[in-house]
Amino acid sequence: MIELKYGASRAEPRHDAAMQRFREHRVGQFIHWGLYSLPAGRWEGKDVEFAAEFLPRVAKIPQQRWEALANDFTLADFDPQRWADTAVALGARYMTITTKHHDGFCLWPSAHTDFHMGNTPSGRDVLAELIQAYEARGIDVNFYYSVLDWRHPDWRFRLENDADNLAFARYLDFAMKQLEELAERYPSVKGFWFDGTWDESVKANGWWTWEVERMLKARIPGVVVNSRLRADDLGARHVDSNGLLMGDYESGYERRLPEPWDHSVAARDWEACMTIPQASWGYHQGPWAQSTLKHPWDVVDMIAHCTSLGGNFLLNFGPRGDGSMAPAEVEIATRVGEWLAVNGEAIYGCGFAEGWDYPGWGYFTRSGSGEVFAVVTRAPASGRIRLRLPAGLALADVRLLGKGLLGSGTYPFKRLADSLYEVEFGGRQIEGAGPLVFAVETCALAGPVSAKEPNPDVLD
Ligand code: JFZ
Repeated sequence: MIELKYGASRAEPRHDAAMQRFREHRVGQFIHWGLYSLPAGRWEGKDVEFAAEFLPRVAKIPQQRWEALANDFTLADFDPQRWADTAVALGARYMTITTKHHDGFCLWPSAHTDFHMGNTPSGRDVLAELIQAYEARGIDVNFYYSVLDWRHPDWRFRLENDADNLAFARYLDFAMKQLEELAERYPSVKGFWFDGTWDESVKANGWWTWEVERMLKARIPGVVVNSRLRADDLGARHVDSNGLLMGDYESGYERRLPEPWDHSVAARDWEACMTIPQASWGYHQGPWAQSTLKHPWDVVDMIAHCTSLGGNFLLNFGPRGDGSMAPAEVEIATRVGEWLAVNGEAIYGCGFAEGWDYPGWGYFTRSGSGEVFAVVTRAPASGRIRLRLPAGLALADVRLLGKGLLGSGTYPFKRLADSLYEVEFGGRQIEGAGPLVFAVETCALAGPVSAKEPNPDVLD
């Protein structure tokens, strides 16, 4: 063990009520909204085929012209109730919004900069309005905050001399004050999602990331902080130099998920975030993004995939510059939410099903009370799935969730070998219902367990 002052604060996952609540959410709504939502990936008539929130950098837009977008951020069609309705339609249990992205624009009226929503034509406090609308629907609100800041004069990517050190110390002080301000203005916030911490300057100041986590936890009891904030004394990120997770959950899965058979990730709390188009977080109006939107069942597959390995899934939305939600994203949210309304039993509060190997046709999940679910996201053409039960168990019942649709919820199955069963569902898929979910009930295996063929080449 290396002696660290700013390493992990614990070796085990948190088990307090606030953390348990976050863990059970499983489905969240990410929101990227800022000045970049206005040009939406298009500048001077040309589509810029890159993430919309990177437009000022990719298109090398002069700072003054970027800042002038604030005059057009009129929120003509912004209604926080409609955003919250979309989260409800999706079945999201929490929402995480960009309070400040890399361009430095703040969605709240910060006392520490002029570059904020309070200085746009409407002057509305959108964070307060959103918190009110979401919390009224029982949905937790978390804040995304980019430490990286392209606009602040004291931001540094690297620290090459004393002047850089001094400037960056001022920057860290500024960012700390903004975070204190957020915690003070919006004390019901449930978590912070930090980003833009990968540069050498931040890695050389692990103490500051430790201090931010400590400050937030002192001010907001139960607050949940992601690992992307953190660097330790030696500049190790997410996981400290002793291999322990910093922050409360791992937030490194971004537009990718762990391998579905990699059970090792289930030992930690984690969250994956995902775009609806291939690769833009902010709203991008061009075909480059709009022709790549995910199918709702792709999203359902990812939700089940994350749940099966004990992780949350944060699906990103990019509202448009006028404040309206993109209709295509609302449509996807609605389809996913309809599936969750029928099958959410297999997702919310569920996690890794110990002893149930990755089945290939989908995922196994297990509820807090021990009920096991088979989520069939890749239904085999044979119309059959095999269930390999943990040793010593026998199959007692296979019941389709949403049984009202079929008349009877129980499906026939046959035993192929000890603990190996086959369920035939072919021809019984429900048009438009999406992936089927079966609740799998087991009991102790009766009779002697037959000896296995000794074959060292067969991995079982
Ligand atoms: C960052 C941002 O740059 C991006 O705009 C968006 O906000 C996203 C959620 O976070 O992008 C990243 C951050 C980390 C990785 C990739 C993209 N990563 O660790 O692979």
